[in-house]
Amino acid sequence: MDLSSYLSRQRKKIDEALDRCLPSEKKNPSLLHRAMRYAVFSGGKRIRPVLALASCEVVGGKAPEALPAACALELIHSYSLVHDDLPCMDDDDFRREKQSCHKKFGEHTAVLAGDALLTLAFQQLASFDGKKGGAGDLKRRLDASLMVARAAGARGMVGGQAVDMEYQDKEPDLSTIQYIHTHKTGALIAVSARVGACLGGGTRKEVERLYHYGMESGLLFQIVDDILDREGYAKLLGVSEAMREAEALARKAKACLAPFGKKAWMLEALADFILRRKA
Ligand code: GRG
Repeated sequence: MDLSSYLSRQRKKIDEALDRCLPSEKKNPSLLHRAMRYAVFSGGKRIRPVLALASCEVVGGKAPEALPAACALELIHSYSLVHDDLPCMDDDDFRREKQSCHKKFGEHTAVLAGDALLTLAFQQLASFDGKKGGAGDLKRRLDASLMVARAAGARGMVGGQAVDMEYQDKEPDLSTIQYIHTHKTGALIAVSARVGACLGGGTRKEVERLYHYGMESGLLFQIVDDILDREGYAKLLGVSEAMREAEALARKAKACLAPFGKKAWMLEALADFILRRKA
């Protein structure tokens, strides 16, 4: 199978599961539910949940074991974009070439939709679609919830956003840029691979190996973003140097996969996809 067929197959599973877990637009409070669905179903690439499902499969797990967590990661990503677009943060009227959530539904509904998406994410992490049961599974789900909470909170994504906000009107140096990237964007991408491996029943070594793959891929993702926007790394180091850095990270990410052999082909291809993405 090639990466694009793999991506469409996984995205279909993820979108169906997201549709099942999100509250119906027909139910009250309907405006809030519409805003939540708008934020989630507006053309995202689903990189984080795909990483979680792929990492689950690489350690020998079955997709249903990681599907609720995969949804949780996309819900957290969606909430972060809704809040990031608000006037008090990045103040963006458009997201994925559509009106941003607060432009379409109003500011207070967008704030609440973000809050509800984040809360729903942890509800998903505590739920389970797989057929297995027992204490081992419970322990893995608890570990997974802790991993995601750390990655999404003050020591992860929210912390990165806070430092980014501090530097809105001043130029960060390279180590500050690195901090922002590894926390604001990198942490959620890295934990996606980690959590997928954890829920798929990977050994501690396998889980940490895939976490490393996720960390390299997370920084890679953001450096490519900088290159596309001519910001951050690209502004500070120049596009060619930033591209060299991105290529080195893609190589490091793929090197983490060596012990898994051919069955990690999709994670290898995903690192190349992130390196070569144009949007
Ligand atoms: C508001 C707490 C809080 C956090 C916001 C991630 C983030 C933190 C803000 C996003 C700012 C931004 C646009 C950064 C550039 C990199 C990035 C995360 C792009 C969007 O991710 P994709 O490309 O999005 O995976 P899609 O649209 O595919 O879902």
